[in-house]
Amino acid sequence: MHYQKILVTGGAGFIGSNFVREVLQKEQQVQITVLDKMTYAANPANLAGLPSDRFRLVVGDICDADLVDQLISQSDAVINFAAESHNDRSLANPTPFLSTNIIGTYTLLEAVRQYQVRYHHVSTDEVYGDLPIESNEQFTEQSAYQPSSPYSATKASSDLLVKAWVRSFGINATISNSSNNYGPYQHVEKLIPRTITNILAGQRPKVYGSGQQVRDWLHVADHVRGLIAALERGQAGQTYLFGANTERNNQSVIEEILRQMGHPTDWLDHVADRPGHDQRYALNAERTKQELGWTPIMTDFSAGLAETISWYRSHSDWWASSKKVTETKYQSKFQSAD
Ligand code: NAD
Ligand code: TDX
Repeated sequence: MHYQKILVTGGAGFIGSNFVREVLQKEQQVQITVLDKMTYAANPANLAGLPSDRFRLVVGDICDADLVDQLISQSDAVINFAAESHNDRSLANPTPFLSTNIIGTYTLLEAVRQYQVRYHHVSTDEVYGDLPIESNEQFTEQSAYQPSSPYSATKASSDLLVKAWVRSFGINATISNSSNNYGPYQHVEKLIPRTITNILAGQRPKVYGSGQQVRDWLHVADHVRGLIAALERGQAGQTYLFGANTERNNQSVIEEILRQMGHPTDWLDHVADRPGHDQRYALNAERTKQELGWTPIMTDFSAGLAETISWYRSHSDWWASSKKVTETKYQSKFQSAD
């Protein structure tokens, strides 16, 4: 790894903690500082057992300009995972999304500008809006920004800030937009872990609306490999698209999990649809593959699901307490205070 002192913002969440563990294991000279607010989405267990001489956790907010300034002045690269990340929550209460996703990114960019530090921005395919279910169309780096939800609108805003800071101030920044991730350490509010833990807890999985909406599932380990490549080899101002060409509709994902866990495939409830529900995401990752020399390798989705199911089975202590809280929140449609 070209960089030795890396600041990982949002590193106690799902993708960030997978990134931190992988980099510390593979790169013996790298020192990582995680800056994380430790919101409901973070779990200290995600970062347990890491080498204390090369890893430290700073609990704080990426909107705190003094703290961000201090930490970025001591770093040679920043990778930003910190975000409010759940669409359903953003529909009930957009406020923290505007603060963390937009003001937080702005705060990081200003310090990056001042100290001329390399910056990589972790973003989502949702900035491009959605595609018709019945089509083979895919988003490219040139697709227009057309976000649908408060979550994706704030992620789109943050990407635009990064692009403007590259163009106007010449910062050394890259962006990546990834499709839906799955794998170990994902919060139980998201589709795949929610479905698995519902079944483990004796509750029927929930399908929003028709269940025909399509997502492209990328294993988090493949995403992490892509992010390492983007941080090391990415060209300032470029966008990289991480997708796996593993499109599945939600109903079929839930049915496959039910099958693998030994339940009838109709043991599910259809519930109210998500307002503004994006129909289909698909990314054309060809240019990214050529430029970064990256390719997803965990493309057997059934095998990836089996491994993920097994992880949640053996880590009930990791998810049990947040499961109860999350399902209560789902019942109140995330209207209750955090
Ligand atoms: P997550 O919700 O699991 O983790 C987010 C982390 O950010 C948490 O540890 C949280 O405590 C921290 N955080 C929140 N607000 C903060 C603040 N103000 N200051 C500091 N830390 C703060 O999210 P994730 O699924 O790991 O996603 C990480 C990034 O990847 C996000 O930017 C998300 O938009 C993007 N992304 C996620 C997916 C996916 O499928 N999960 C797909 C594409 C892109
Ligand atoms: O219980 C459920 N039933 C259901 O049908 C849940 C939780 C979700 N769904 C549907 C909604 C979506 O069509 O499954 C699909 C996936 O839902 P989420 O896991 O909430 O993910 P999504 O809204 O697609 O966004 C995810 O991928 C892009 C991440 O949460 C974002 O952070 C990322 O940017």
